[in-house]
Amino acid sequence: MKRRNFIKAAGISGASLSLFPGTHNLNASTFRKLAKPTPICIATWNFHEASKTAGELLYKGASALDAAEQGVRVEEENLKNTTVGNGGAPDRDGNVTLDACIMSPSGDCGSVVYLKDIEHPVSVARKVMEKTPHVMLAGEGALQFAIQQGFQKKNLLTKESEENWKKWLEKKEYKPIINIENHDTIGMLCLDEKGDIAGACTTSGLAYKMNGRVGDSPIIGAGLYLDNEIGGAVATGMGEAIMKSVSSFLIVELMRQGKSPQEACEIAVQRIVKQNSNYKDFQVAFLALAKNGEIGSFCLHKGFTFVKYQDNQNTNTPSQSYL
Ligand code: SD4
Repeated sequence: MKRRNFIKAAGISGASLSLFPGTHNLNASTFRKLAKPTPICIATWNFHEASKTAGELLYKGASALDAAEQGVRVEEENLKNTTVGNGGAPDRDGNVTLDACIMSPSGDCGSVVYLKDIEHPVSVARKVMEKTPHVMLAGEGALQFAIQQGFQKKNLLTKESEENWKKWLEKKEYKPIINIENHDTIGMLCLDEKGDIAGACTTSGLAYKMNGRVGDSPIIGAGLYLDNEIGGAVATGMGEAIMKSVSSFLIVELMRQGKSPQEACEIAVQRIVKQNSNYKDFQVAFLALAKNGEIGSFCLHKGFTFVKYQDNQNTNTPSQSYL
């Protein structure tokens, strides 16, 4: 029902939308929060194809969970993206190890860390959520589970990645690059036509990380968090800083307390600045989606952008930054 008809039908008008006198007083802003937005998909960086894939699915009636999984899979198989899935940069010892997680509107979640040889870790994470009593599987156990579930093993180290790694070995200088614009971790949040929110996050982590290192992306609350009553958040950038302040959880909790998605993302960046004296040396970026479709994004250094698919339009927007 349109807002005006709804107000008429309820016999109420103007600023005070009191449906049940003495019990609930709906003011205009509460009403806005309750109104259902059209489906929307947002994702970190300029992952155009990924957001289009998820967005089109949402507009065909797919669930937020299916759309988020299918959307991030686009980047997992994109060989040009050297931070996600197949073609991801290896660790210092030449291993491509993948981290991913997924979270459903019900609050269920699944995650895999240090997964080798499987192109779509997000889909393994979904199987962990749906087929096991656990939330997270790691390393060899995650691989065994993936194979049991019918995933095929595949060499994910491309020729190009191997050559770059060998070049890196000449100096072995470990220095994260602040922005690898448009070639980075994908975190995605989807809101479907029922008004439900789901999300996914997938990465090969920091290039030339130590063998065994796991970042924020597969950690529920750090790389991704959502609450279907409130909204969701995803993160990209230096995982160590994000994990230390459990940023995605923080953003959702701030929204619960009444902050807008934008304010919540800004506070999360400020928290990281406060916690890390070397904050000028790394990038972190956050993206948040409230239940009413409102979006926020904020990053430490300039250069982070995000994509949004809504009403048949795919747009890329530069985020505001702290520095
Ligand atoms: C990590 N947050 O493993 C990931 C890396 C990332 O763009 O976002 N890269 O720390």
